[in-house]
Order: sequence, then structure tokens, then C-alpha cells
Amino acid sequence: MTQIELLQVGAYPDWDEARLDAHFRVHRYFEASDRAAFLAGHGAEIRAIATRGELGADRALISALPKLEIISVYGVGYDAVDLAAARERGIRVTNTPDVLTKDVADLAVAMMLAQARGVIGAERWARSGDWARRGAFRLTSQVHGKRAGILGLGGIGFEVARRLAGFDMEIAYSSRSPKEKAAESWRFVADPVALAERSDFLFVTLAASAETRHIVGRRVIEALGPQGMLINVSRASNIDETALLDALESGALGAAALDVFEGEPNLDPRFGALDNVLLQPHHASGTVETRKAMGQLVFDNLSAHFAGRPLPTPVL
Ligand code: 8YV
Repeated sequence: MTQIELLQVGAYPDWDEARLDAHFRVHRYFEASDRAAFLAGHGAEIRAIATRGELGADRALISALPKLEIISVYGVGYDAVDLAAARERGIRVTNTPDVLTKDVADLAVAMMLAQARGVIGAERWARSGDWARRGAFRLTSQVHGKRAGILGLGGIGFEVARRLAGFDMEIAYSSRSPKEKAAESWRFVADPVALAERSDFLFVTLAASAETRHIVGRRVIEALGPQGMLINVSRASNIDETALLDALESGALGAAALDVFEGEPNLDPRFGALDNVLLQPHHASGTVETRKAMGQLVFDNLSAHFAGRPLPTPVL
């Protein structure tokens, strides 16, 4: 399949780029200085897109590629792919589920621990000499035994909950309906506001869609309250970011730990001025092992498609 033309929407680790280069004629869209000119010149030949979860492929891009057959997403979330536009043209869409679930759960728990126990500030305290100069670091907040709310008990939410059980936390979750896989002691709370009210830590682990946009709005944030912490490892669109910033600034919400942002990688400058928020660069799946498995799946889906074999992880 050497001459199949592939549009690569964002960068991948070298090993993935090398594998794609060995099997496709790869066009690095993200390196093009004039993307419109690039599409006008090469769009007609492109048969595959390789993209990333947060970059997706919108209707305008899909429309500019008349021979497009498949969009392979490096990520579990495909909310940035215009599925309606793909469906209209019978374009296949794949993602990389399962392989990243446990890494994302690990980072969500790490963010909770780091933020509650002040790990970043304490590290700075020790490193800068403040410890010797100014004495002991401020007291922090206990984690074990507290109440956790999981908004969205899919694979990632489930793995977060399982980990929190090891911290003797009281676990509740919201999802469309009670889940059979939930442990007996995990309480189902349908309403996100009610879930936030009974939580010290609220984890947002929902797959994003138009329906879940701003599901964490002012009411949920205020219900979590001045002692509460919001942890988001899903998509920024699940949270009303302006309401979140307002609440962090006013103290209506105690703290947040966020891996995803509106307009990322450019962050709202209001975040930079806050000391009650922990910021991560959309890196929850960012381990060598998981990224290798994701890249392999991106490739396996593309190669299965062009060999006429069933797709390993189809979305559409
Ligand atoms: C990104 C993600 O794809 O899985 C998802 O939906 O957003 C991430 O894993 C990853 O950061 C690569 O860009």
C-alpha cells in the first residue's frame, strides 16, 4: 500500500511517524504554512486521515478530501471528528479505546493526590530553601476516607473508582443509568448536582458530545463547594470553563486539577494567576507504553481498512 496518500493532522512520536512513512505517502498537514493552499494542491488524492483525539477532523476538512475513506483517531475521544459528515459519505472512523484507560485513571488519581497534598508547592518549598528559611510547609488536606463522585462510569471512570476504593473512599457515580459493573458499595446518583453535593472530589470522566457540553456548570461547581475539588481528564467542553474560573477566583470552589482546556494548548490567562488549580498539558495517556499501543492501533486500523479486513476498533 505504498502509494496511498494519508493526511497526518498532528505530530506523533517518531516511531509512529516512521511506521506511517514506511506504508503510506504521508502529508504532514500540521507543518503546512498555508493549509488552504495545501488542501487545494493535495486534497483530491488523500484517502486516509490520521489524527489525534483533540484535533479530530471537522466538516470543512472532510469536505476538502473527496476521496477520503477512513479517519483513524489516536485517542479514545472522537468528539472532534464530525461524525455526521463522515457518515454522510460512508467514511470509516476508528479510535484507540481500552489501551489508554488505566493510564488516564492513574493520572486522575495522581492529580487528586498532588493537589490535595500540595505536592507541587511542597516540592518548591523544599527545593527553594523555604523549608530552612521559613519552616514547615502549610498543612494540606486528607484524601483517604473522603467522598468521591465519578461523573461518567465508562471504562476510565470505572478504573478511577476502583483505584479510589484503595483509599477507603466513599464512592458515588452519575451516568445515564446504574451500571452493573459498579461495586455494590458504589452509590448511583443520577443528578450531577446531587452527586457534586455529596462529593469532596468530583472526577469528570465522561465521553464528550454535544449533549454533555457544560454538564458541569455553575450549579454543579457551587454544589461541590469551597472545600471541594474538581478533577477533569475528559474534555474541556464538559465544563463551563468561565464558571469554573469564576468559582476558583471567588473561592466558591476549593480547587481543581485539569488536564484539558478550552482552546488548548493556549490556556485562558486567568488560570496562570490561580494557586488553587493544578494544570496538566493534556497528558493523561502520555506514557511510552500507552502511546506505543495507541500508535499501533492507529496503524492497524488503517492497514486493515486498505487490506479489506475488519477494523480492529471502529467507531463508524
Ligand atoms: C489524546 C485523548 O489523543 O484519548 C483521547 O481522547 O484526548 C488523548 O489520548 C492524546 O493526548 C494525543 O493527542
